[in-house]
Amino acid sequence: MAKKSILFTLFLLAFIWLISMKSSAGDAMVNVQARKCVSLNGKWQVIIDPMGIGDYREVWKERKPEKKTDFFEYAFEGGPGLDVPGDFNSQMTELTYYEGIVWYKKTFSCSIIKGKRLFLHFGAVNYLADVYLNTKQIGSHEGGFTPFQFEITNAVQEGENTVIVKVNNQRLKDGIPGLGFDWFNYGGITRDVNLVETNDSFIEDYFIQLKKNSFNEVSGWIRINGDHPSQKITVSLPELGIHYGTQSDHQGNAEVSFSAKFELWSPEKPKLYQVLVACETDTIQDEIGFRSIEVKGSKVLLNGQPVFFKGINIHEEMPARAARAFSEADAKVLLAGAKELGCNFVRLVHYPHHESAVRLAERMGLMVWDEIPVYQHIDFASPSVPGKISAMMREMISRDKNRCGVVIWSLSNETFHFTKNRTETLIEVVRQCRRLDPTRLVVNVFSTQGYQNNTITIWDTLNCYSDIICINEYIGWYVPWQGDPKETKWEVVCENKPLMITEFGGEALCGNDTEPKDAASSWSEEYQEQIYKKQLKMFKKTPNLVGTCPWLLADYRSMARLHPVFQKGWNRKGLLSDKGEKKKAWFVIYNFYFNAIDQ
Ligand code: GCB
Repeated sequence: MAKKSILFTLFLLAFIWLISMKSSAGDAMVNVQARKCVSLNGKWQVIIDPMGIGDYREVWKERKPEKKTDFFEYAFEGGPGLDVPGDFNSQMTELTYYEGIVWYKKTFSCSIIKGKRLFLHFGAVNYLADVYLNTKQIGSHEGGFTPFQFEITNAVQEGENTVIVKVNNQRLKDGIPGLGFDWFNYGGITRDVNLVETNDSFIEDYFIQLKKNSFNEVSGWIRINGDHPSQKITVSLPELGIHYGTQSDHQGNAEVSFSAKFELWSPEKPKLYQVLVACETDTIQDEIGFRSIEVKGSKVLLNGQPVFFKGINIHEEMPARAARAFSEADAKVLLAGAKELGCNFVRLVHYPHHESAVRLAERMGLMVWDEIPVYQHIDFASPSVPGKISAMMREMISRDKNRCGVVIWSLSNETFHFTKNRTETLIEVVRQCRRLDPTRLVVNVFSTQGYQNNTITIWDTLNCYSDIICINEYIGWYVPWQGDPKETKWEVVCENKPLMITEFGGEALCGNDTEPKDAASSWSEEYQEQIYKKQLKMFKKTPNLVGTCPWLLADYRSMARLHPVFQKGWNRKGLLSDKGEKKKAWFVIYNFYFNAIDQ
């Protein structure tokens, strides 16, 4: 009897393990662009499936009539094609507001090489992805903004192969983000897809950054994946004459620790070094910078010096195309907008942006804020939610941890203190985040919690778990001014911390001349400009202020914005219009960033 129940338990455990192996994607390897890749970008054939019937019809089997009496009520052939990477909403008018299932299909040819491994790597799919290779499901992934991969070494066949992805961007009550959010829910295979070839044992991941509070000591690790985990490893920085040697253990892990006299990365001089990580069976190259970021009292120090974050919020959208941004060229347009404004910092909201945007920002001398989509209406009480948040945070950190430009991990935006399980969940996520990366600053963002008698009160104790108090306040827009902005008082929980205004602003339709211009309901540039001027007056007296981030660079699409004349489905808080025209408020911030701050 006892033997039977042990056998049953073993069977159950094996079953659960198999299910979990099949149902979730493996952590993606780091620095995918430096590896041997075959791009699967381009046209993919699609089936649009608003009823979700494709599962019942087993679309992934792609059955074809054999007998005269056979027919199948689906086919990819003869249907539309969509570009990958790219959202589906902007590619077909029928899909403009679509939230639901689209099946994507691509064929590729493969020659199997002994001793090589093959991975199918997705930069991001919004939101759920079920992936099939040659009629068999190889796994799934949840989360619209982080990479994932599946090893397909034993699943590919010589010659033609077919990959089918069921993409579903339906908003979910227990999704991250949840049902309600103020940006456009672009669905699809929104980032690059690659076949990545590696050797049998390869360098899967590494963390090479300066140790906390140090300007010269690198502390990190390297992980080898494969049958030969224990190998000699070198980390070289040719420019500095560094050739550091170490050895990985039987799990493939090696610690890295060496010192060098670095020219530190900064917005003024965004110095990056060529770094080569090599083991006996693999070599990978990266561009890595070194800098120190820390909080000391009420200041943030970059390389030991107090820094003011001249920031701007940016959504990953190309307003002129009304589409998700998905390439380095797109990122260049958005980040050039930040540089022109005089920024040294970009808050990339409200989800991890494309890896190329983060890398480009670093090269352009922009400090980066990386955020996960834990936004307003998250159902923290749902049993699956804490795990999903942790997974997204892990995937973001895993991808961007070697980018010295990234100085802040943001773990939530405007969550509500009254949501069941919110506080304990986010405290735990902060803990996990600090464990994964002890070198960067960690924050949660809150909206103003009280504004009475010209006094702003910030009382949510979750603030005390952040390195910087981060406040979104829309005084002058959602709440009228209650007195002279210069005399605004602040009552802040854990009052000695640095404080950043992570959002402020108001809406204006560019060029509109509705009267009276001094009324909010005119949606005039003048009204928006006034908000900004008063905000700057308030900032002069804001205690511990270490940075400002206007909301936001450019007008962006949001189905939550219903005004038929001034909004038409657009959030008009941009300093730039959807066509890239500068509104009056743009010049207020431009002057502030180029002149006023340093005076
Ligand atoms: C906020 C949110 C941001 C919104 C913005 C607004 O507080 O963080 O995502 O879109 O307000 O426009 O109201």
